[in-house]
Amino acid sequence: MRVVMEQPHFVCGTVERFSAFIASLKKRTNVIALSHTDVDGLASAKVVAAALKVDNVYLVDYDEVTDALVEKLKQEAPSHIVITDIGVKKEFVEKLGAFARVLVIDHHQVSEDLNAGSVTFLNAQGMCATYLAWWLFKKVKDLSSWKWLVACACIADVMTDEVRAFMIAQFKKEGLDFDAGVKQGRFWELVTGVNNALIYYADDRMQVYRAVTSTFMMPVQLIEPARLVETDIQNTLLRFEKEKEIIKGRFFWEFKATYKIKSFISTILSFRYPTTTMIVLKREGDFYFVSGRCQDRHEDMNMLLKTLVQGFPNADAGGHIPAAGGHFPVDKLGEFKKRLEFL
Ligand SMILES: [Mn+2]
Repeated sequence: MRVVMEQPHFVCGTVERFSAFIASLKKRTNVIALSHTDVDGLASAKVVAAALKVDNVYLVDYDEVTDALVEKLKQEAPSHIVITDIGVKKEFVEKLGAFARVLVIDHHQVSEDLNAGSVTFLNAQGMCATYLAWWLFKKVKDLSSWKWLVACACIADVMTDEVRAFMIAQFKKEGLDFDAGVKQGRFWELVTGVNNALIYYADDRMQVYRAVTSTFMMPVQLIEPARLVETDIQNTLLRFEKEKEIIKGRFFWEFKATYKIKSFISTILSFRYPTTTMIVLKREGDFYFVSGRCQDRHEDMNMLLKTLVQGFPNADAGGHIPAAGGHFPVDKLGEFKKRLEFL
C-alpha cells in the first residue's frame, strides 16, 4: 500500500512561487545554502544540498544573522541563496535579494510575509524545516535516501504529530513501532549523537555537516566527540543535584561544564522541575551571567532578575515571565544571594 505523506499547509508562499524559483536555477552560477546550527538546521541544509548541488553551506546562529554575514555572502557573488530553519527578518532578506535570488523555507512563527521581488518565502507551521524542504524538493530530485534524516529532524524539533504517517513509515522500515516512542533505535541514536557533536564542534560545525552522509548511521568520526559531550551533560546534571542550594524555595546553582551545554541543561532541568524557580549562574571573566526559569509561570522571571541586579554597576537583566537573563559583576554575588533570600 502506498503511504500518503502529510502535506504542509503554507501560511506564506505557494508551490507555484517555489517552482518559479526552481525554474530560475537554469541561470545558476553559484548557489549558497544558509541554515541553522541545530539538527533540523543541518538536516534541512543537507536536503537542499542533495537536491540542488549547492556550492557552499553556512550554518549560523541567530546572533550571526547580521550585516557582516550579508557582506560575506555578497563576496561570494551567489546567483541563488536558499535559507532554511531560520526565522529571518525582512530587512535581512531584502539585502540579500539585492544581489541574489533568495528562497526561504521555514517553520518559525511568521512576523511578516517576506515574499517580494527576488525573495520567495514558504512557511508552514507544525512541521520542521527539513520536512518542508524534503516535501518541496522531492519533486525536483529523488531524495528517498534522505528520509531517515528527515525523520531525525522531526524528532529533534519535537514535531512528529503532524507528520505521523511519514514517521510510522520510516520507523516501520527499521522494524520499529513508532507508537512505542521516538527515543528508540538508530533515529534516537542519530538525534542525540548529532546534537552532541554539534555542541562539541560549536566553533567548526561544518565538521559535523560534512560527516553526515545519506547512509543511515552515526558517522564514525563523530562517535567519540558525541560521547564526550554526553558524559559532560550527565556529569553536569549529577552536579546540579549535589550542588544546588535552596534559597527561599528556589533552586540556586552555579553552572560549570566543559562544553557549551548551558541552554540544553537549563531546558532539561526546567522540565524536570516545572514548578520550581531556577536561578542559574555562569561565571565569565569578571561577570556572572544569570538565567531565571519558571516553567509554570508562578513567578515573573523578568521582574525577579531586574530586582535582583537593580543598582549594581554594569549590570542588566530582562526577558519574559517564564525565562529571563542578565549579568552582574562577580563581587556582587553576596548581595545578589542576600536579595534572593528576601524577595
Ligand atoms: Mn527547526
